[in-house]
Amino acid sequence: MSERTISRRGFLAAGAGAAALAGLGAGAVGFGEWNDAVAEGVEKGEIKAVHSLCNSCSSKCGFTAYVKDGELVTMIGDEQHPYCEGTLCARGYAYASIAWSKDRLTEPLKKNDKGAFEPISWDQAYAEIAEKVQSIISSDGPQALAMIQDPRPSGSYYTKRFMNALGSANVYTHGVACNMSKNSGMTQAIGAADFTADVANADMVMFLGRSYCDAVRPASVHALQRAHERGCRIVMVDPRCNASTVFADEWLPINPGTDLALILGMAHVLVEEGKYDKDYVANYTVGFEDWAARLAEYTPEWAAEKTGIPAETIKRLANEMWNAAPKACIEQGWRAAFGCAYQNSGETARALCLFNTLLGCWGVEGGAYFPASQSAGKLTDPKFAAPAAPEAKIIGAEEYPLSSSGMGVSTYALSLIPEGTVKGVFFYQSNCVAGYSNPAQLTEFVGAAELSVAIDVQMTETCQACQYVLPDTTYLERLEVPEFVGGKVPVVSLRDRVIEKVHPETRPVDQIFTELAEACGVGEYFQFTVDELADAQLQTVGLSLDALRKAGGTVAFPEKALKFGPKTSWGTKDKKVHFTSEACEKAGFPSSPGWLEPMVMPMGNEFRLIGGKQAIHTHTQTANNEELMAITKEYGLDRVWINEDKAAELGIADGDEVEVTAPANGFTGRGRAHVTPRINPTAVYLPSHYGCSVPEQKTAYQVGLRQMDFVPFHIEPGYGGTMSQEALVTVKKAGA
Ligand SMILES: Nc1nc2c(c(=O)[nH]1)N[C@H]1C(S)=C(S)[C@@H](COP(=O)(O)OP(=O)(O)OC[C@H]3O[C@@H](n4cnc5c(=O)[nH]c(N)nc54)[C@H](O)[C@@H]3O)O[C@H]1N2
Ligand SMILES: Nc1nc2c(c(=O)[nH]1)N[C@H]1C(S)=C(S)[C@@H](COP(=O)(O)OP(=O)(O)OC[C@H]3O[C@@H](n4cnc5c(=O)[nH]c(N)nc54)[C@H](O)[C@@H]3O)O[C@H]1N2
Ligand code: SF4
Ligand SMILES: [Mo]
Repeated sequence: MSERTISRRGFLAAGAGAAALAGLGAGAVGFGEWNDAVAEGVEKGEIKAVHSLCNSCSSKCGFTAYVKDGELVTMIGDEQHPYCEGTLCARGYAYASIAWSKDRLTEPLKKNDKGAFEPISWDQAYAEIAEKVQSIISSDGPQALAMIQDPRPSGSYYTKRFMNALGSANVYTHGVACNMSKNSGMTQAIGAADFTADVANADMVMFLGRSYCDAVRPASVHALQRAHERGCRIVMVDPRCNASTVFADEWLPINPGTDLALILGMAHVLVEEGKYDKDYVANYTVGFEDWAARLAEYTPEWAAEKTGIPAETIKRLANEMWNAAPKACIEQGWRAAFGCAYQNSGETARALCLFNTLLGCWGVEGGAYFPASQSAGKLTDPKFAAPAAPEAKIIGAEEYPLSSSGMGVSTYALSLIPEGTVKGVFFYQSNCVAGYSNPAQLTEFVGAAELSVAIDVQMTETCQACQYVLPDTTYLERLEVPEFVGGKVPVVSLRDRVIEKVHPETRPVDQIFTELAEACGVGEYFQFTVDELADAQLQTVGLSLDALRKAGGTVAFPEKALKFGPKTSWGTKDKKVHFTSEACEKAGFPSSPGWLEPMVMPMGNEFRLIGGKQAIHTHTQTANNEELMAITKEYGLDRVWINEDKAAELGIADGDEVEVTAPANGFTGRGRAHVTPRINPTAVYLPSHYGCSVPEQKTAYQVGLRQMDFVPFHIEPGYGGTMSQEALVTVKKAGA
């Protein structure tokens, strides 16, 4: 328990979330009265305050939970946590109810011959899984095993340790369907997988398919709003008028898949007009001449043809960026436009870094910076010694040589199941089957495995495809290893136990992997508790579990704070920015980035299917939340966006039921239309959280359409991304 008490300001910040949590046992009282009651409870010691981290999305914001008699009374974002700055988003509040969800997994399950799940004991689950693990290792070696996990603090640590102890290098994240292409392209250009636009201090920022107000991290929303209010020029490039456009000066409804052409067109203008940081290019880069020569053909008029953005606008934007430089950049993006969307996604990321290089913005205040970081030091106690690193490379690193720092390609590994190269697969906190590529195809791959295990908190499409399903505790019920977060000032923060286990037969991730390791014969690597591990890691940075708890759950390292100043040394071999890349050339791309058309382009009556987040949902994991789904239903958020002129041509009115079909795989689904002028006429947009096909998720089941059903199974050459928007659809009025 922390000694920190709630401030009045903290109470006010709780806002809507407090109301959302009322259903969790606080009873119906007025808001003000309730806050006062909580404050009084804390003072009297009847309500305890626990600092922890949200698990509703990968941002893992810090919050304080107020708990009375084992019940969660309210939650308030921690002001010292850099991602939330005191405010949680709607998902952060609502997702807390997962602990008490009626649809939770409560005991280990095994699929029977008829395909139905039956409860089994933990001992039976461990024994049977271990037997299969050992038999796969003895027949095919440990590389026939793969693990797919969502990078959360304990999850990352325990899954990797478990797989490495078995001798397998195949530990994957959700990267292929998130930011893999982007990270990989950036790595080729600058030797770093990411950077951060200094929105707080910039004079101009251009966003390519990145929407802080839809795909929320509270601190990013705050930064965007403040930038707008102080007059920073904000340009939102998005086929769809996204929610962040409220803070933008300009919305450019680009033809989806053509951001690369926009960057090349703007770079052409700057290079031709000699408007680039010549000193920087001369001193800290290689290959500029090659790119400059290649850019010659990418005139603004050419780019206008591709993007649908007028040539005059492209010239003006390039000039505005140059005039604002070095306090300007193209923001780094995250997923949609080039995280993993197209066959040109990796090349788009590479070109983006090179455009920013022309601006001379690297490391400069108001430009683009590289977060300062702090991590745990090496643990000296031999019980924490890591298993030897596997000799083999992660599957996919060779076939997709540009995939970021050898991260491998999970979907490729799964595709090797039917031929028997991969035989056993584990999923931890991952709904891979519904979200990493085409679900029917992924179901088939996983179904062919000799061993398939999903560890989750609710029945999912991925669980359904597996033989064994193991029930984790929820994030509110477990302590995890500390989370180190980079930023202008790096911090360490803690996910702590907020409540006792709700279901006795669930087990936390650290326990599951420790016990599985024992059963598989590699228990010697797991001779410690998560409390001991967390404490030992914290000791390496001058803290302890107790100290971090007492300090409010998040502690900053001001001595490691970022110092602005032009970046002069890079993570590439020769420490320079690379306009040209040998690795890209080897993988079949031009040495410096040029135009690469998306793999498929809409013709005739086809549209490109694009997806994106909504502020109140996370991927596939929140659709079953009753409070959030009620908002979806009230506002019809599951509707398919279609341009009003196109809709008129097709005889579709707002709210009509429509049939969406993917000619590539014949998949058809029905949903309702959101007819709007606010989308590029060549695109149809599906929010990416719906279309759940699991009956056990009683709230989410069959609400809306699932984007991935319309996406063929394919992998971006060289880079390994899922190419989630290389998908075409036709739309017609249902029954027409
Ligand atoms: N609410 C919410 N927030 C989240 C998450 C969540 O699930 N829900 N997840 C978190 C995670 S893991 C991630 S990766 C980030 C994702 O963060 P973002 O990448 O910002 O999220 P998206 O919504 O996928 O895409 C943003 C925008 O790109 C647009 N877009 C689509 N195609 C194109 C294109 O070809 N060109 C351009 N210029 N724009 C295009 C979409 O219309 C959408 O508005 O969000 C994080 N935050
Ligand atoms: N359909 C669809 N596909 C997508 C996206 C999308 O928005 N929609 N987004 C893309 C992006 S940007 C990303 S990053 C990836 C994300 O892909 P994933 O990381 O797989 O995210 P989710 O689909 O939300 O699935 C998370 C799973 O973790 C489970 N879970 C939640 N809490 C816990 C816990 O405490 N323990 C355990 N063991 N499990 C838990 C949830 O029930 C859920 O099944 O998906 C990509 N693909
Ligand atoms: S952005 Fe929202 S859902 Fe994500 S961690 Fe923060 S509060 Fe939770
Ligand atoms: Mo993501």
